[in-house]
Amino acid sequence: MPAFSRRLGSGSYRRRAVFFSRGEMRHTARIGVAFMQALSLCMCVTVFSDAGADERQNNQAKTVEVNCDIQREACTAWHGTFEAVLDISPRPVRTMQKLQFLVTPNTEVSSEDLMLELAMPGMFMGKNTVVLKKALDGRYVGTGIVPRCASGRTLWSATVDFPGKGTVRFLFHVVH
Ligand SMILES: [Cu+2]
Repeated sequence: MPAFSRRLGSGSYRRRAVFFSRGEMRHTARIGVAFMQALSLCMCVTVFSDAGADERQNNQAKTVEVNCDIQREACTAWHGTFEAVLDISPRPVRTMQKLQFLVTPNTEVSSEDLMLELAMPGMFMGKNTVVLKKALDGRYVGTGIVPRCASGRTLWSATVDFPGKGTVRFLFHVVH
């Protein structure tokens, strides 16, 4: 343990542990994503071993409608007069690969960061947040991963909250 003790004892190591650099945060986020994916798969299997829960989720899934043909083109969702366009690349939009999420609001949004929440309707797949950063042209860009669902389902939602404007939700199918 001498090496470990020495690192802990060093002031710079302690400082770095408190103030994460961007690179470290990204690395931590990546580990988080990988962990959540593993967790999601486990939960998927657990959930589907319960026939009652499966039925309830099927019913819930039927009440949501796909509003986004993301495999073909960017799509628009709105809240009142506020509109946002979502595009995901590369296509086909697959699970378990790094994806770029591009969100374009139809009016100026002041926030520097937006949170895009990825979820499966009717099934908890773990919290999966893509941080979108404002680009110079006013669009928001971020990268994330859609985990593979052990049930074989492909319907996902991407929900983006625009502070002061509203929340928009895109529902689309991914490819396994
Ligand atoms: Cu699932």
